[in-house]
Amino acid sequence: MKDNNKKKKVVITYGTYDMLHIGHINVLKRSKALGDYLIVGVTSEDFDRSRGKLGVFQNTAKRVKAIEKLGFVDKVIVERHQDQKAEDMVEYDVDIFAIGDDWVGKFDYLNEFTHVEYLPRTKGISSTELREERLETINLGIIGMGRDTERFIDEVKHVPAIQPTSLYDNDKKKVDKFIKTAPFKYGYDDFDTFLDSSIDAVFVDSSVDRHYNHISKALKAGKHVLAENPLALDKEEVADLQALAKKHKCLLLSALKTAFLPAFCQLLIQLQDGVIGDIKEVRATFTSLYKEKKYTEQFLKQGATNTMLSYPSLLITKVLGPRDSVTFFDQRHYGYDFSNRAITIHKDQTIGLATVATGMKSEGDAVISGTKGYVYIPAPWWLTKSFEFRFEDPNKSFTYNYEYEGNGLRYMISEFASLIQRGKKKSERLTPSDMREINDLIVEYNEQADRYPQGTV
Ligand code: C2G
Repeated sequence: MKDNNKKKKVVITYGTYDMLHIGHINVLKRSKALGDYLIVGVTSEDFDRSRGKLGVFQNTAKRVKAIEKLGFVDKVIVERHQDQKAEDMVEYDVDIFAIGDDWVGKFDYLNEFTHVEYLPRTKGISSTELREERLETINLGIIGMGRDTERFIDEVKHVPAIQPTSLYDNDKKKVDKFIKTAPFKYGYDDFDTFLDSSIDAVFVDSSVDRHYNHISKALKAGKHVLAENPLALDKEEVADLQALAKKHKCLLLSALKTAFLPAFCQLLIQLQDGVIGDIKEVRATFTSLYKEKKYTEQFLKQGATNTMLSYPSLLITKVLGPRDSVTFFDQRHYGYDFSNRAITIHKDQTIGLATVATGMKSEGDAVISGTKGYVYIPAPWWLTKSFEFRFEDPNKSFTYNYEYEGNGLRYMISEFASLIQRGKKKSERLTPSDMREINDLIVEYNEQADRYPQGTV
């Protein structure tokens, strides 16, 4: 007699399944053949970024749909973090964990929970190759050799979708120097000729007083723009840039690398769970003695607010939302602010405290305080790698640790590239209203302090 109560043999497998291809389908069919019930875990975008898989073309919803449409998968789940596999094995009472043999040995630790089976990988096909074949490479022009440009050039190498081709600086000597060392084919000291060269997008790292001019011209020429903050030094100009981006169907993104770091994105997701109760206050400090790092007096004259306030303001804006009011407490040296504190009041009387300085050194940490506990992000919090949830009872504290590759810029560059390739005009991680909020805070300080920074590029 047939035993109807016999437990179904449950098989589970995981993957990104970007641009679903025959290699994926083969491994899924082989997995199904191992048992009676197949569960497929599809990676979330943040999980892929946290494991260094950048440049995935399709979002999670699209990839989940493609797996569901196959018709032979019994259940599709989303894989959000690295410990989830072991948790799933227990939750779904899994008999076999199957995965392609490009992973041989890597998942042996799961034998503690289930039986691990490595299946033959299909030769000659991969999502990476499909992306390279089907998606155009983005030719990038770089404007100005500013504070972050050299680091940017080092990191862009890790984002195959983008190729830096042209360089502009109004100092011909600088152009001649960098054209020899960097991966550029063309160098220009004339801006209009530079814009006419065959580029699809630009990275703007000129001095802050030139940003508006450079960004607006690039947008009018139909180029996507990634630009250092502030985007402009006047509120109308910022609104104008966002309108220009819309009109010319271009992406305009502030180059705030922190917004795209895997740990920072995870922190924002964790906070939504309400673990620390209602959030009442966010404080963040960012100081750097640029003079000791051999930055020029000209650079310092841009002031601490212009060069640094965007970062604490990003954390405060992302957690507390738009502000109702702001008060500044600056300290100045020959007219420029070597330190500043912006105290902002947000919805429900929540408070943001941002401290920035170029002429004073302090602990660069951040604290998000709630009614049940707080999150501590150690210095340098803007290069977020870990954060700790702390409570009245210290035994309840727990820490999240994340690693990221390189100096962190590649996550921002890959977001920029992937949005362009997908035809998207805004990022969820740094929305146009986030950008306006952050930019306007700087503008308000400059207006109140009656200063207008001067640059050179
Ligand atoms: N695969 C295959 N043949 C190919 C390409 C991929 O058999 N030519 C298999 C992989 O070995 C994997 C599955 O298809 O079992 C999904 O591959 P990816 O989408 O590349 O996902 P991957 O990065 O391998 O993620 O938690 C996620 C997992 O660790 C695997």
